Amino acid sequence: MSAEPKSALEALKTELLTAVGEATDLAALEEVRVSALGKKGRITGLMADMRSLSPEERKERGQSMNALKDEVGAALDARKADLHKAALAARLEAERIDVTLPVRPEREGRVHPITQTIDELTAIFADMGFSVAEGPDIEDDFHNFTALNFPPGHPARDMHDTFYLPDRPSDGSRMLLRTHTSPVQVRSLLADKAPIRVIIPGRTYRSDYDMTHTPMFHQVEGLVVDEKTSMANLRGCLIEFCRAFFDVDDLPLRFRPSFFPFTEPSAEVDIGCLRRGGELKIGNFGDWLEILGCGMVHPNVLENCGIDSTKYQGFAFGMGIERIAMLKYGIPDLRTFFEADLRWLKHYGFVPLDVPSLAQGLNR
Ligand code: 2NM
Repeated sequence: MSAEPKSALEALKTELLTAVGEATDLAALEEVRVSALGKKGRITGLMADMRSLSPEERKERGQSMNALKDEVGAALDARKADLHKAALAARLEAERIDVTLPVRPEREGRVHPITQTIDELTAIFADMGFSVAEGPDIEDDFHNFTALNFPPGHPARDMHDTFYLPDRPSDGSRMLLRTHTSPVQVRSLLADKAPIRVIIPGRTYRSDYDMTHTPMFHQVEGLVVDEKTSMANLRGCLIEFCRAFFDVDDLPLRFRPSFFPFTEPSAEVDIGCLRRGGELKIGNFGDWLEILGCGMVHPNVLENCGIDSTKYQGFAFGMGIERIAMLKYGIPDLRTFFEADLRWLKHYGFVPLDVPSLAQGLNR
């Protein structure tokens, strides 16, 4: 009686294990599992006549049934793991990405003109031996004003021009959003001492909003301090920069006397241009356009930063990045820089990875 079902069990086992081995995907394997171990499955079906067996036979059959279940179950699990592995390998192969291929930037986003302009001017100044420094947007009165020789009642310190943070510590000091990048020059002087040759591009903040002013804008300032740094060095440096940036070899520059608290003497610089109708062209055309401010660093600033002003002298300059970007790229409206309009960015933005370098030419 027991020999017969045993060989039937052997046959079923062979059949099921073959089916497991022949299942070529997870869906087929699931079908095999259901047909073997499901409620109406083959193994389950063999249990049906257990009730008609004697207790000894039932025990023996139960054991061999459980062994069969375990063996088929283990085969199913192993096959499932193999099929998972194969499916993953196939997907990895199908979705393979060659990371060494060049990207196709024409399909994707654009570099904002501010970023592009900072990259370009950084390349020019780096070629002249400048390094780049950065500092915090939130500053204290000392770094933003006092160290820079702004007198106590200076209008820039007024609530109406400067964004002060709401906290009012008991000592009367209040933090503020830097109104220029000059506090970073102060930090560089305090940390590195002289000689120094650095540019600082970054965000600046003033409480002002109209056609030509936004409450946040970008500046780049430069600082050179050494034993013999002169106004002639300042002039040569700015001529070199403006001609490289605007890509005009004979671009004329005009230095006009001016005033800044942190420089003495101070000057404003105009570049040559042509105004015709609503158009503006940069070049040697006889007309003038104001572009930046500069001067010899005031001895008080050097002394405030612990530098001997009888041994060292320096020059500094500053300009608005939006302004030079608008001039170079013919962007007519300042406020559009900060509207995050994707159509504008598509039009005025730059293709990524088209990294500016002097070797390739900045103005391809
Ligand atoms: C300007 C114009 C003139 C300037 C001065 C300094 C410092 F820290 F050295 F004193 N940094 N930047 C400066 C001088 C900035 O921007 C129109």
